[in-house]
Amino acid sequence: MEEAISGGVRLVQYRETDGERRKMYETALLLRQVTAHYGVTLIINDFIDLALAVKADGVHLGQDDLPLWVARKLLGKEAIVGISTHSLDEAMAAESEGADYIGFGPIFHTRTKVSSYKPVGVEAIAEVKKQVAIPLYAIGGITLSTLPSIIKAGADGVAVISAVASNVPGVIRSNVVQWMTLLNDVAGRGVSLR
Ligand code: TZP
Ligand code: MG
Repeated sequence: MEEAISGGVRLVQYRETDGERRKMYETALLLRQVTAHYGVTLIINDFIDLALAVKADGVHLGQDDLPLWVARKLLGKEAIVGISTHSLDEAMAAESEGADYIGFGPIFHTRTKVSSYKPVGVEAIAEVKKQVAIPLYAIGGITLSTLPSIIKAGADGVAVISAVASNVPGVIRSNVVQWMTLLNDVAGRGVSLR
């Protein structure tokens, strides 16, 4: 995460789907310290209690997680609450329920997450953006070569894992620098949630 931040990332999500909760708490605490130091936004995936416990900036919820209004009630109105969406209907519902942003996808096939959702394709981004005003972050199988089309379709940002991840020192940083450079070229702006 430090490499990603040094490469220019301004928002990170801590996503761990089957970890031990005590270990996750310790990891999240560390991530909070580091993100706070760099002024980077920290979102916790799935777990409202963990977000509360480490004073994260917000939580990201899937369609089968606790309802948005519960997160809002527990975390307060200043917290960032994002929702995973896979269709125009879900995107519209998330907005009307008070989400701060939506994740939308999977845009393409991905091997990172096992799910039954079919890829929605780039065109679906434009369809959603016609009807939904809150920021849309495209996710799922996005690469440097598909990034321009994603931004042109109207996405406010992208969420990527495999396209930047590496366990070789220095590689995440240089990947992120490439992404930020291209993003600046094709978008020239980012939507900040904080
Ligand atoms: N939700 C929808 S697709 C996805 C998640 C968490 C995985 C995205 O990872 P990648 O490696 O960028 O396809
Ligand atoms: Mg989830």
